[in-house]
Amino acid sequence: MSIPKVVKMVVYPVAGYDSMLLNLSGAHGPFFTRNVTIMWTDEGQMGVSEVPGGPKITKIIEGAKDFIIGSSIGEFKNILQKVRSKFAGVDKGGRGNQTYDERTLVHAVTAIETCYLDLLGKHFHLPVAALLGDGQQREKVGVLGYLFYVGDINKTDAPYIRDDDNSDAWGKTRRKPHMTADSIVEEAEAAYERYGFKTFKLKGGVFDGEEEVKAMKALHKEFPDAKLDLDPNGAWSLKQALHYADEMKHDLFYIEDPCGAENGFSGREILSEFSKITHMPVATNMVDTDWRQMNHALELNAISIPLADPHFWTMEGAIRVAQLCNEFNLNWGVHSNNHFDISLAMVANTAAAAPGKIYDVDTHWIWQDGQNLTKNPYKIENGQLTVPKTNEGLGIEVDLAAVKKAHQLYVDNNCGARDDAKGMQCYIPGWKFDPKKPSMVR
Ligand code: GKR
Ligand code: MG
Repeated sequence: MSIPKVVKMVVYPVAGYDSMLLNLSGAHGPFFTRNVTIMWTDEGQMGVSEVPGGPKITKIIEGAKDFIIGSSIGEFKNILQKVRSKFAGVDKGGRGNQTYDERTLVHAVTAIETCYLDLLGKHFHLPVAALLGDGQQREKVGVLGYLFYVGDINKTDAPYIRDDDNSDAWGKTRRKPHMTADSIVEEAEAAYERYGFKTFKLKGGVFDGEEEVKAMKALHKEFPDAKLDLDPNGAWSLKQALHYADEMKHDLFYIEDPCGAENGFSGREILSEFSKITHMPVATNMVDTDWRQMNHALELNAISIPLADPHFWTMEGAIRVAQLCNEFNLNWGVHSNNHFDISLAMVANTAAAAPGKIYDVDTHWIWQDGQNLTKNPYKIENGQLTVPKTNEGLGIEVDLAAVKKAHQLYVDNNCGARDDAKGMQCYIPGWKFDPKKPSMVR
């Protein structure tokens, strides 16, 4: 049996439409960006991946081409090693303070790794989930409903999408403003109707903590059986976090990055104090995002739910985190950013291979649902994604015409890396990011 070789690779910087979602870093702009990579083999197979956008990541993936073209698909681990060493040191600034990741190399490595895994799965007629860690653990993967405060697009001239899906309450409401507790409940109801979520997460760090507590209490009243999470991205001081956590102790199932670094103490040290005092399960995508941070987080017992996004741990790395969680009685979950349906397939396969009891995974897909780059996107039904054991590779067929169109959108709008500060300036002129202040509190 011959082993397929990669003969061509193209990176497509792509853009899609978004709502004006609010967070600690500001407001999402009208477009979100991603890098879609496609590899072709001499047998005509396509392997695909999707990672965060921005030219720095595009450049690294393109800069790895010489290692990739001509390689057999079985060689991928050696190739990833070469990419890591060629580009070591590009991320001098680390992850940064923003709610989103500012690193680049790990995303580029994930882009390359995933294409190879997709190709290997197709070659062996197995889902990617079966190639990761100890193999596929489940077919059904629980997904949470990711709720946001949403700004009013009529307050800006930016070309936000409108009326793109009037098929049901969710399609309509996702482009409308949602700035109050009652409105967040309406959002959740519409999302529940379409997707059947059993867990909801609200992105906080937008309004004063008391207002966000009010929203969580309203959600708990409406969905008493749902598991709830609030994520202010470390905006609160330890003192505030303890106060709000106490107010929500009967409402939340877990809390995410309630506080972070302060007064010379690291985010992990502060979360360790928070965990010891409250005994609440604490999730993070801010202070435990690589193995060095993991070491400190574990020594301090700072958190109990590392949100191991495959986009910044790699797919294999996210599974190593899941194995550790399973052995050490931690809970594994997945973090997300805006994404297309290729990333949805990556997350579904990763979670399907994660051992043990895992938390319902994060996804922003509900805000993009319909903007497909594949001919057969995974569907969220009954709060779950399904990865059939009969799948091959990621289980998706990429729609090249749709990818090229999304690339054109990126080019036509002069898109690049994410900048949430811009969007917020229509509400608060001259708005600037402050990691310790909710974005609407100035
Ligand atoms: O999409 O605005 C957003 C989120 O705030 C995202 O950037 C975060 O990285 O979802 C993420 C989180 O859980 O913190
Ligand atoms: Mg978070």
